[in-house]
Amino acid sequence: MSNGIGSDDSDDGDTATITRTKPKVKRPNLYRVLLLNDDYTPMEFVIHVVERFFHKGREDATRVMLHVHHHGVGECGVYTYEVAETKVTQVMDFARKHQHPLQCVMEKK
Ligand code: TYC
Repeated sequence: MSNGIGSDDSDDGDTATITRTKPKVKRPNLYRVLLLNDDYTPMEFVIHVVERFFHKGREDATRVMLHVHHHGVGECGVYTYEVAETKVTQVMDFARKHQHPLQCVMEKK
């Protein structure tokens, strides 16, 4: 009975359904969420953003902020597409609301 061919519901004998044998295991595409450096956003604000939206502790958040400050760009986290997109929107909305030019982007891993 597991030859992958099953009859359909109406069972009139002229159609069949091919069923899957192997379990389908697919890795999701992952995206880095990055902060970009600028000359105006206060360091304290960036630390707060990393704590609030990326659930880092104070020390990790400070490390991320300083990395961005010194290297121009830095990773806050890695997420599936929809989660990454939501993070970017949340950070950009929050920065805009506080009138800071902070930029947040995502890139495929
Ligand atoms: N360069 C900013 C300053 O000197 C601090 C900063 C860090 C801004 C990280 C943005 O993503 C950023 N105030």
